[in-house]
Amino acid sequence: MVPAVSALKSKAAELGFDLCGIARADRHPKLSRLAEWIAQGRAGEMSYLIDSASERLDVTQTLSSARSVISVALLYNTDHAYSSDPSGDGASRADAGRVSVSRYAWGDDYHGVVRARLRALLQWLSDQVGPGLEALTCVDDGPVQERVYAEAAGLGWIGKNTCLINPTLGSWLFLGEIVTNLDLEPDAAGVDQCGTCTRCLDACPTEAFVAPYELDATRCLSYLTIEVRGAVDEALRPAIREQVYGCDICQDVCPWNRRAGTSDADAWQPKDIFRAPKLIDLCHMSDQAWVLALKGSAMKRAGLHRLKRSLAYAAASAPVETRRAALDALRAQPSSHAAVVREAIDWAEKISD
Ligand code: B12
Ligand code: SF4
Repeated sequence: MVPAVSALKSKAAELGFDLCGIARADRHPKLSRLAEWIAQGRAGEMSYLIDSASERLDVTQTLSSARSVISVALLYNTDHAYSSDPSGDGASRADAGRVSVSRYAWGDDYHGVVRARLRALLQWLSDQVGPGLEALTCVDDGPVQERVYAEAAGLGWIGKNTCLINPTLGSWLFLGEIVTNLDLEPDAAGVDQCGTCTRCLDACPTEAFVAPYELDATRCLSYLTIEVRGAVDEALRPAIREQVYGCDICQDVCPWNRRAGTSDADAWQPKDIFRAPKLIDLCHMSDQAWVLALKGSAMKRAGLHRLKRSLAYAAASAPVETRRAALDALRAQPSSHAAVVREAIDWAEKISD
């Protein structure tokens, strides 16, 4: 028997999801923006997006019987009082020799945490419905435009910074979905409440927003520090400053995050190395220590070499003594033999001479 939507939402809450809503598995108008965005070159080298573009435009290409998308969100904000520099110029942090790791990567890898709960929700659904159920789960790993479905399911709205913002919880949310053949009563879509605010657009250190709601990913520090495999365009390297992995600036300045909810889940609490990371300490960490630290962390997506490359770029903005010590420490590790790391260290030394 198909469960009542209220029972489904109660089960999602019981499993620890902070939000749950239902969207139709339709071709929502915002989905069509993706093709244009890709054609404009905004996806850069994220070939997985380009290769799966047609499935992303129509979820029934992935599950032909799809009728509904159950969209869920988990809050990952903690009460750890550490954020990227809201002024966007990074001056205070760089002077203190501190660096910023995006808060989504402070704790456990969210893919595993969200997936385990989605599977538990799917198991419950399957127990209720029986053999007629067809469904699949996604968390950042399937050809599904997650923010578009989350907005359609009433979890919030897609803000000018392109993040899904919930009016009560803010935007520090991970999204996930169950795409299913069940015909569930959809929720009302979220309503845009950005108004005239442009703080996110103004704060971005690389001017990555070509317009409100439109991000050129190839300029975003998150893309540059996590996704780009080789050397980052020299013109953009100085903007990295202390953002060594990901970037939270356009969310830190968002007024909807001022009173953002916090989670006390162990999974999201910062590992010791991310509590107040200093450039010099991260550069001194041995390759073996990094390999261990990356295990079970979302940071493993960037891998050792990209991370060391970003640390070298960040060193270029540090005060002279810190810079020299940081680059020496990086060079002392075997990973500095990788071409991308070596080139970044050489560049940081050269431009600061
Ligand atoms: C590729 C990707 C990136 C790229 C590109 C980001 C982007 N904004 O497009 C990069 C590497 C830069 C990135 C960065 C980050 N990401 Co990311 N990323 C993705 C991924 C895999 C696909 C997103 C995508 O398709 N982008 C292409 C654009 C075109 O599509 P879209 O984001 O769905 O945007 C639509 C709307 O903006 C819509 N639109 C809405 N309103 C309006 C109004 C107008 C006028 C117009 C023109 C368009 C428009 O048009 C778009 C087309 O459908 C998703 C997971 C997924 N499968 O969806 C995670 C995802 C979006 N990322 C996530 C996170 C957490 C981040 C970071 C915060 C990580 C970090 N701290 O470094 C940053 C945030 C940066 C930012 N401001 O977006 C979360 C977002 C959660 C949330 N609350 O929104 C997701 C959903 C992963 C997850 N499962 O939780 N990401
Ligand atoms: S995450 Fe940082 S670099 Fe990317 S758009 Fe937001 S402020 Fe700009």
